[in-house]
Amino acid sequence: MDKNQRVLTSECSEHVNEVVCLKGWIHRVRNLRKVSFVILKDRSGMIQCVLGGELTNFKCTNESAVELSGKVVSTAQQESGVEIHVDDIKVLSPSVPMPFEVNNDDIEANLDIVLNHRVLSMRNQKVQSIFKIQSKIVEAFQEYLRNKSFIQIFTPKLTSQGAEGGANVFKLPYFGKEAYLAQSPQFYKQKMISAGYERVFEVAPVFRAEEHNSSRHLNEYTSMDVEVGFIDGYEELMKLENQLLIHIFQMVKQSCSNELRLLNIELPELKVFPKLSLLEAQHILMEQFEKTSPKGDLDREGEKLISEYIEKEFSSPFVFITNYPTDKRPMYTMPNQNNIEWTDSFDLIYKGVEITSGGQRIHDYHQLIKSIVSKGLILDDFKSYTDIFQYGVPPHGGFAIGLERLTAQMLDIKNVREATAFPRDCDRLTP
Ligand code: AMO
Repeated sequence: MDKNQRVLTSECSEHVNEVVCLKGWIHRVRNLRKVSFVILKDRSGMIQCVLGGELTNFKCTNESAVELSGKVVSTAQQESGVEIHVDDIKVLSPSVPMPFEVNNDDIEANLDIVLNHRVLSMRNQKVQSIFKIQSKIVEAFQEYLRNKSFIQIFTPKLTSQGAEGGANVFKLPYFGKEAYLAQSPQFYKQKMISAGYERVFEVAPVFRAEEHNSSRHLNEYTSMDVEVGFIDGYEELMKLENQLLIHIFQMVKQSCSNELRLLNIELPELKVFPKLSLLEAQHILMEQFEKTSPKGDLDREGEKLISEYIEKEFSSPFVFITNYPTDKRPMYTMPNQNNIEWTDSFDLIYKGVEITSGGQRIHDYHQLIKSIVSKGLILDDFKSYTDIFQYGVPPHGGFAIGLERLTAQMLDIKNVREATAFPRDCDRLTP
């Protein structure tokens, strides 16, 4: 092979006795009297490199970017079965000392420092694994839906109205008018259904001007949205999300076994997720834990306890909570046919945290207008959304999964910021 062509550390065992070129970062240097050991890391893993002769006493700071060439030699001492006997090493770009040690198993610095130095903290193998797994989650989400003939859509994040209601919308000046940052692609995914695509998904940032500085709220997060036309009911959507998550778990398990091992995570085989109506969930909370719930909702503690109960009784880390009351859901939510006080909607709780909201939408123009008015909203503000409902919009519905929350729950990460490459919260706009 061409000795100038780069080989990854994970590929070295295929090149025993050959001279290869490796590129990566210095993980650690250990200088003994007659030999130096360099652990080199690249995107695929790490390898031990041995520097003897003139190259001994190699001086280079950890995390410098280097290029080296050397012979791949078999050795029983290394897990990979090989090491590199280096004959040339060049520093491509040196590193000054790190503000904290990144090459221990865990970074011993508080979360603020880790986030202030985000790029450096990602040099840590465990932190790096989080975002490799996150990338696989998105890939699996897209793959599953594409195979079911969904198309990916791209909708504007500068909008003229907030889709989710409430005060948590960012306003900004827009050429003499006022614009909002999208709280979700809700209206646009419905518009794409109405445009005739029937099955759409989007993975994109959304913005929430939440003042909660909590461990599960971000001001910008990635929403994985799904919308389906011609549905028979909201149960169909829960079934789709259940299957989608089974696929995501399978793909992550298959493709990220090293990352999961590093993070000490064993993913379960997912089955059919249990479902409880909100009233049933509230009843269980009262019976089992003497816990009262806020009217028409579960609070954080309630979500946690109901998850623990479901895990114990049904061995499921996921549970759907269905049929929230009409006054707690956005104006686009379909009321239940038998009792309009309740909706055909659901949340999905994963290990005590809500990772999804979804449901069937109102598709009848007059019903939608009534719903908007009954929520005390100004009809005119929603004209470009409501108008399309006069042109044959089929029964439809969908859901959205918060990517960072899903990642955090999957990997037992306590704070959603750690599952966000560059988190935005009330105090953080950099890096
Ligand atoms: P909802 O507002 O419940 O529903 O949001 C859906 C999911 O997005 C995630 N999420 C957040 N993640 C991090 N920080 C936040 N501040 C935050 N807010 C929400 C959660 C949540 O379950 N249009 C509907 C969805 C639909 O019906 O299709 C919506 O946006 O994981």
